[in-house]
Amino acid sequence: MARYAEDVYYETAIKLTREAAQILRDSINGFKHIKEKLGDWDLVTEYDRQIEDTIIGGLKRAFSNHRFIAEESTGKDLPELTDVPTWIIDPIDGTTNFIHGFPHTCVVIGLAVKKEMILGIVYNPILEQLFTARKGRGAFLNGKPIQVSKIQELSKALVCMESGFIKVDNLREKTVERIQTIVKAAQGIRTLGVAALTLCYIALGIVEAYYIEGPGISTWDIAAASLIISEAGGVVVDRITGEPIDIMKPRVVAACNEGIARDVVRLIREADHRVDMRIK
Ligand code: LIP
Repeated sequence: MARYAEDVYYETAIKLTREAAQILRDSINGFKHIKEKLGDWDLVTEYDRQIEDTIIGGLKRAFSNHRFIAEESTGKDLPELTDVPTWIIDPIDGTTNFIHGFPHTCVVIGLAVKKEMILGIVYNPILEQLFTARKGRGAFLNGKPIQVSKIQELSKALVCMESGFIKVDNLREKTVERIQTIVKAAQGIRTLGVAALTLCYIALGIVEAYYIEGPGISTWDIAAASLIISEAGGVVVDRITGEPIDIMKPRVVAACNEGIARDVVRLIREADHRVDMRIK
């Protein structure tokens, strides 16, 4: 692909991110119509749709032959990722945070070309944090290069997880056991309710690891930020295989280095095993 095309993709995506972010900024403290999707832990507002339409409308006008995978317009079943340039969009990640005015919420745009992420943008317009990465060119916060944390041991690590899955009947036991296990092993845990930003916090070096998987978690939560992490020197692996992530299978352990990622993968496997033994 010519470099020219990549520049146009990036500039167009940044412009649309800023337009989308303005809608988020203007609406975060106002009234919202709230609907449940999979449950009361998976919410959507009219602004999710409005932002998604703004982004996809703009991208379609600029790149009529590209494809799209986006939270509000792609159904439950993900399409197959092809070689065709495919934009992967979460109009508002951290929707529950957005609803409450909790300032950890963001607009997410990623682009895969030939099944590989080449561009990732995660923008929190409330805290004015614009995370960007392009394949092979490093990761940036507001234009300044960022790097993952140098911490080597899990016992010194701040780890993020999602507690919301405790609300899902068939995930409750495993989620509680996983959280308990990581709380014991790490220096601290945080549960922020916003996958893409949490992944960017690893890229920024302020969180050492993050584990996310579950109903409602999809490619748009992880694709753009996984490029931002790898460009910042971190790793993003599949929770089951421990191999580099397939963005179409979003069961993710991300970390500042392979050792910590391996430890988290192992501890989650052990936690699941304990629950399976109890159930038998
Ligand atoms: C959210 C994720 C978050 C998870 C929420 C929700 P959304 O995505 O980013 O990590 O805890 O349940 O799925 O729906 O706000 O884009």
